[in-house]
Amino acid sequence: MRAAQTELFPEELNSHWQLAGGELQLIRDFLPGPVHRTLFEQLSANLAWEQTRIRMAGKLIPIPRLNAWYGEDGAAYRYSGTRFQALPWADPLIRIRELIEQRCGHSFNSVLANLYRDGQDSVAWHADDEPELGRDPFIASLSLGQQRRFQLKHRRDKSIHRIDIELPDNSLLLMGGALQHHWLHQVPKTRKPIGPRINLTFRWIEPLR
Ligand SMILES: O=C(O)CCC(=O)C(=O)O
Ligand SMILES: [Mn+2]
Repeated sequence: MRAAQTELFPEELNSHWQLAGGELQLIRDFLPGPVHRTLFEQLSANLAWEQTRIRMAGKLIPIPRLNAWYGEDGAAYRYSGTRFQALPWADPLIRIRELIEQRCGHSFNSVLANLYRDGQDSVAWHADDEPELGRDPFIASLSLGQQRRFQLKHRRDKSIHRIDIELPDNSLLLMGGALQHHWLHQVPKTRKPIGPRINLTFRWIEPLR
């Protein structure tokens, strides 16, 4: 079998890509030292981590990672047919949100936190295209801890190479334009013995009717 062709991006400090139907930017060393230093421990100790179960083929299946969902009052979020109510914003998430908003000029009213405990934790191919995210959502995704591989593939055009990006500690990935319409993304499992990673994806959620 022929291996999937992959586009490898250069490891410049900040990279910005125009993809077919979407925009992607990676900002390395995003948080200033004093904010970054203790953040991983703070978040892993204090967020309300749980292993959500989603309905698949009539069964409730635990997702392969822990998550926690914070946001403005009333921000409700659906994921694979299950509806989650956001917990109220708390520090240090508020401070991080401010820093990200200042940097990218977009506002966010919620954050989905993921904790990948080891290489067996992952997120499967999907797009952040739930209706409450609106058309062309702008998503800011902060990575902390263990570097993991983030992959993107075009939904329909098989001639477009898959994209692999390593997301190092303290990097901010920005996804915008029509990226979620045309591309899927995932964080695959790895057999390597690796440490934990936290990912915070800041989003703007339209209130559900
Ligand atoms: O962990 C990541 O970098 C991606 C997480 C993700 O895609 C999601 O939560 O929707
Ligand atoms: Mn996603």
